[in-house]
Amino acid sequence: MDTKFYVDVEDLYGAHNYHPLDVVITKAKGIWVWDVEGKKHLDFLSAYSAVNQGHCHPRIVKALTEQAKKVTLTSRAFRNDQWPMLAKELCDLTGFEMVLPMNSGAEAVETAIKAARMWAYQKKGVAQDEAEIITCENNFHGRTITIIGFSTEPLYKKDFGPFTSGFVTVPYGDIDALEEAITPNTAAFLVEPIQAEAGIILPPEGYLRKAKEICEKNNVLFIADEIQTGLGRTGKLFACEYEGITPDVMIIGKSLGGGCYAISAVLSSRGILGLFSPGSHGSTFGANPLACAVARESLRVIKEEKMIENSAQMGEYFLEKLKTIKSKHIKEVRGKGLLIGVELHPEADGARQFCEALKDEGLLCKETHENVIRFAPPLIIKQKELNWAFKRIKKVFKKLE
Ligand code: IF1
Repeated sequence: MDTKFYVDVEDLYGAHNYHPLDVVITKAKGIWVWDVEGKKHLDFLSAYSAVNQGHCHPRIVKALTEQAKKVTLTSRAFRNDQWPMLAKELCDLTGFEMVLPMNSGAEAVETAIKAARMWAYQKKGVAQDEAEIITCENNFHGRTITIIGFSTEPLYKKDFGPFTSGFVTVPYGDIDALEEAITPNTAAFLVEPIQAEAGIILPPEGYLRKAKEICEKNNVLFIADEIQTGLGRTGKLFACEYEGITPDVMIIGKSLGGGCYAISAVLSSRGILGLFSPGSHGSTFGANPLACAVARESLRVIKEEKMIENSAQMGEYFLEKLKTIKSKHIKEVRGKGLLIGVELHPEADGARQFCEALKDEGLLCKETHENVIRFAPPLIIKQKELNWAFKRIKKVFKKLE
């Protein structure tokens, strides 16, 4: 069967909520994927940072298959022997005191919002139903009704209202705006350390640190969404480390499942997550032993195989290399670790055509918004392979000049 066959079947039976590149992947290993025509491509997106460890990492696949033969799902009606160990290992790794496990990133964001509201009512003394959460312009935290309700991107919310109340928006990177938006009812400030979907937007230096200070001063929780930036992607375990801060609540997902399984988590203190009581929150698949076994190995692999260090070194190397490309189309190259964006001028006619051309060269990446090409290869990538990619990127910029 060829590409066209699968594209046609997908378009006939699958809902059209995506516009994927027409490459039909049937096999993957490490940084490479193969399509149904037998062509090999370099994955420069890593499933939006959900396969930081590389595709089908042998150790993670082994953890998955071995656990699959033992027990996969118990529900939280009973206990299993994987979840307690994941919870402990996550706390040991990150320094947080407690973990609440979920499945998708959006569910974990919802969970963090529930935790913050609960804390505001039970601890801060906010009157029932008055809690406010401050979010940023151009945020991306997922696709549920509540989350898209505080999105500022019309495309994500059109025709999906009415939305959840209790959210206010401030410009990203504007510390004064944050301070002014805080009221006695403010429960939390929810922020991405780097806005990835918005186009790899790095906040001004010191912003996160000052925001954390302001939150502390006003008894407001600082919630970091590290779903995309976390677990080594930016060259540190968490992007917040660049500013030396520890959030009150941290949300992780994506690569926690090593590209093999959907698992997310909210990390925080006993004083906050300890407020949940039986019945107040839950999930059928949350903390299932299969997910937990995969997550345990996924975390070990990141650490033991030095993927964070590699992300920092290779990221710096590649960023500098990209900056040497002379093209009238490029407005800016920016990023941290292996989360890199190439912003094009509006006259370049959109990043999509560059991604299409790169696909034809065997390099898979994805535009974000109109004008930014996002590069985010698995964190196991080596210099030689980056050079291979660079050659192709350079060629495409020359061709489309
Ligand atoms: C899509 C984007 C990336 C996220 C942050 C929460 C979530 C995400 C910072 C929700 C998810 C994904 C979702 C996926 C594409 C992708 C994406 F372009 F949409 F924004 F990576 F940049 N917080 N991001 O990045 O996690 O519920 O999806 O597990 O929605 O198309 P999820």
